[in-house]
Amino acid sequence: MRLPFLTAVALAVLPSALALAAFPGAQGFGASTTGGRGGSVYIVTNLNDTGSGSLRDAVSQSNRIIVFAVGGIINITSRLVIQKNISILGQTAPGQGITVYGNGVSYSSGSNTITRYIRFRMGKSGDSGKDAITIAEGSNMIFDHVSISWGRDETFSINGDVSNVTIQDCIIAQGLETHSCGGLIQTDGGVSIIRTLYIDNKTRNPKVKGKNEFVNNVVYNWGGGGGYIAGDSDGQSYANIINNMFISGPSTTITAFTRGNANFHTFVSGNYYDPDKDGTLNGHVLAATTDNYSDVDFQAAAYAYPTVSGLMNATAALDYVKAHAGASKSRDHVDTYLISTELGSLGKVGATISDPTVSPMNGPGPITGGTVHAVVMTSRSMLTVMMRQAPTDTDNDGIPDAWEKANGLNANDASDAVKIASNGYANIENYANSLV
Ligand SMILES: *[C@@H]1O[C@H](CO)[C@@H](O)[C@H](O)[C@H]1NC(C)=O
Ligand SMILES: *[C@@H]1O[C@H](CO)[C@@H](O)[C@H](O)[C@H]1NC(C)=O
Ligand SMILES: *[C@@H]1O[C@H](CO)[C@@H](O)[C@H](O)[C@H]1NC(C)=O
Ligand SMILES: *[C@@H]1O[C@H](CO)[C@@H](O)[C@H](O)[C@H]1NC(C)=O
Ligand SMILES: *[C@@H]1O[C@H](CO)[C@@H](O)[C@H](O)[C@H]1NC(C)=O
Ligand SMILES: CC(=O)N[C@H]1CO[C@H](CO)[C@@H](O)[C@@H]1O
Ligand SMILES: CC(=O)N[C@H]1CO[C@H](CO)[C@@H](O)[C@@H]1O
Repeated sequence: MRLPFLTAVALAVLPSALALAAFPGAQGFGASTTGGRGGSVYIVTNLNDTGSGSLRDAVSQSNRIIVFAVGGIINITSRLVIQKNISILGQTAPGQGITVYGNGVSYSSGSNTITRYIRFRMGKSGDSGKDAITIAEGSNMIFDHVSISWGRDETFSINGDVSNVTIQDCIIAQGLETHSCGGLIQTDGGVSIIRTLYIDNKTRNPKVKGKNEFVNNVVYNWGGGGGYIAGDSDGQSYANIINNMFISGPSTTITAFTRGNANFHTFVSGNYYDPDKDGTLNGHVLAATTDNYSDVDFQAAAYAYPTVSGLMNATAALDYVKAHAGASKSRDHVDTYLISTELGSLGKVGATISDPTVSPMNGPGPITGGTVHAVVMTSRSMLTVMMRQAPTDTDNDGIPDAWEKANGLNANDASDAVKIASNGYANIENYANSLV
């Protein structure tokens, strides 16, 4: 029997539609990444660069779900190298969470990774000519609510045999001078960039070649190199560029879209551009097919990419990004400055920087950590003890006792953390997902 047309279409999309999302809300090409599910739990218990209980030790072996019993700044002297089948669940850290500072991170050995709610701030002591995050090889990676800044080469760069990556709800900021780059996104394997803020990078915000979905992002204060740069090489590109917000800032001297040639095939729609740096949102939706992008091959319809449920218009995307982008469970002063002072000025404040340790950024800290008992005197002279340390976890399986009891688990049985619950996630993932 021949299937009616609609049924055939439905069957064709069935496998990916049914695949479990990496976590509720995961979207784009990297949405069905499984990370460390099926592996063991590793609890990061200190802020040391190396050694047992450190983040470096945690990511050094595959098949791990990594949670945090501490918050604060992890100062790294050499690059972190992430292995395969890893989930880094930064939202489990107490206090203001985790900032990794001092060098960059490589995911080039790290297929199948989930990375959430953590800050990677490389800084000028990092390896010269290296990125804050690099992916040169691998597939199925998702970055969610990650704040990335201060790359010495690019800030977040994907270049090589890489497929099925999502960067969603992230902040990619302040690529350091003299290069000052957001990043290259160059792969035929599919990269989705969704609801992410590119801010204060002179150029490559991003520069794209290959298969790219760029939806509901905000690009602020790019420099003379360019905002969204369309690849202009011999390679073929296929991009959806939908409902993004572009706002010029003090460093901006060039329009939002530049370069591109006939090999850059793109569907462009609903992108808003406010070029006048006057502190009010008074721009216009770009007529893509007119100036500044005239050499690309415009498509009449969007490519059938995973796309985004809950697509917003560009104005709503700006509000959303301001409220949620980056490691926003508890924003640090860097992200707060970028979002409130700079982006919030709608064109008046912003700069590319060469030294993040001086004003206005003043380095990565302080980050409220996980071992502090802050004693606060209220106006009525009552003592309020704010417990910022990690909650009690008797069986040391990464899930606090209170959550285990409330969810029918055994607070004295460490084996239940990695068991798969009826909704398909490991119990410890359900705990982590419940935090955000
Ligand atoms: C972490 O570093 C501190 C300070 O160097 C050291 O005392 C401690 O032993 C280290 N912890 C581990 C588990 O290596
Ligand atoms: C890391 O370095 C910063 C200064 O840049 C410092 O404030 C912080 O205490 C250091 N963290 C650790 C765990 O040593
Ligand atoms: C990663 O997980 C996949 C799927 O479970 C498995 O086939 C593969 O061997 C794992 N990789 C490593 C390095 O353990
Ligand atoms: C990327 O995702 C697509 C669609 O789910 C899948 O067909 C393809 O095999 C994936 N590629 C890799 C390398 O996992
Ligand atoms: C954008 O979306 C918001 C929220 O749905 C709506 O209030 C607003 O009117 C929309 N703006 C435009 C220009 O369509
Ligand atoms: C290397 C470079 O050209 N950096 C520029 C980045 O943008 C700022 C602001 O426009 C300039 O001052 C830098 O010279
Ligand atoms: C729509 C748009 O961005 N147009 C710009 C194209 O480039 C010229 C020259 O830089 C600008 O003047 C236009 O505003």
